[in-house]
Amino acid sequence: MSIRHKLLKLFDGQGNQVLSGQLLAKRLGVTRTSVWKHVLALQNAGIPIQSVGRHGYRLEGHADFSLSDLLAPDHAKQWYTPHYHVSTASTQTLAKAGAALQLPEGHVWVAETQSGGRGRLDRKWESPFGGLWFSLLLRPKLAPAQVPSLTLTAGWVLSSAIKAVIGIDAKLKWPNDLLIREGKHWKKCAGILTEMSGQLDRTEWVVLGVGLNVNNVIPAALRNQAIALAEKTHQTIPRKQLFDVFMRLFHTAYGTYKKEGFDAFRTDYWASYSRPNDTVRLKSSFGVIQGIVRGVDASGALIVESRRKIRHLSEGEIVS
Ligand code: BT5
Repeated sequence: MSIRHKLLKLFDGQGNQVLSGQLLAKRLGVTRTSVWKHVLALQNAGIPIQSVGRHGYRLEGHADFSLSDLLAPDHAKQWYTPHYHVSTASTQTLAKAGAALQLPEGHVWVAETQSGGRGRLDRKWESPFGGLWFSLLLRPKLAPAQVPSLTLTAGWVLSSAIKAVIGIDAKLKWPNDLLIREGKHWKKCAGILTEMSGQLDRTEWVVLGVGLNVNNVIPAALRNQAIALAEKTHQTIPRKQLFDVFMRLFHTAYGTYKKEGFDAFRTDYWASYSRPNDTVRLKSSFGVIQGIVRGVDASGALIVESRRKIRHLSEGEIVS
């Protein structure tokens, strides 16, 4: 474990308590100047460590550094291989580089902060400290056309993991969002980005990027549309536990998916749907339509009733 990881771990579970430079230096076996330099590097990476005059340092907000435990040796037993970063531009970029290096499936890149987090269509994904941002490399033996429904499966697994760990019902919005109800409004707590490479009949790799707002502060500009789980629980949520449960449930679901396809998850997906049978506006390659969402089919396409016709949409997004 690097000095920086050890430094982060020392803040874990300390709440907003001030830790003196002297104490940190002693625990890390380095000088106080060295502590200061590492703190500065962490601050530059977006970790909210505050210098408190001459007294020392403290963390602002919800402190949870459980993710750095991914590097603990007991993780060698897992089906996946974690790579932990304090900060990076985007875990998608790291995972795609891993795919290009021919790494096998199961490698997963996790970061405390991302400076260039991405959503679909190159949209920006805000990734401050406190969220769960990771990208999982998969090499499924599937035709590329089947891959989008893997995103739906992952969304359903993520909502199951949230329910299992903190008891919150995060509902699904086709194709890749998780929403939480706030009064009359639905707010986004997570999004999934799937990127892939392959030929017509063969998938080479899939990178499944998961962004989940957990303990992070939502930037002001997104507050009317986005929410973090801790806003509901009013306490710091252990991100590693969420990650572990997601990875365990995903492993099982992925096995079923490879054998039976999305059909095995179709009923569960629909049971967790945010606005079943609601009228929505949808944007896809053939324009904008209005219709009633009636379900998802075995390929993961959205079934929409529009002007008394049933359509199956395999791509697009719900705009309102
Ligand atoms: C998504 O895109 O929802 C997919 C997000 C995937 C992020 C993960 S994090 C780990 C991995 N590394 C990456 O670089 N990306 C993946 P999309 O459906 O296009 O939604 C993007 C839109 O969501 C933005 O245009 C904003 O309106 C909104 N948004 C941005 N940041 C958000 C956040 N933290 N929480 C909720 N909404 C956000």
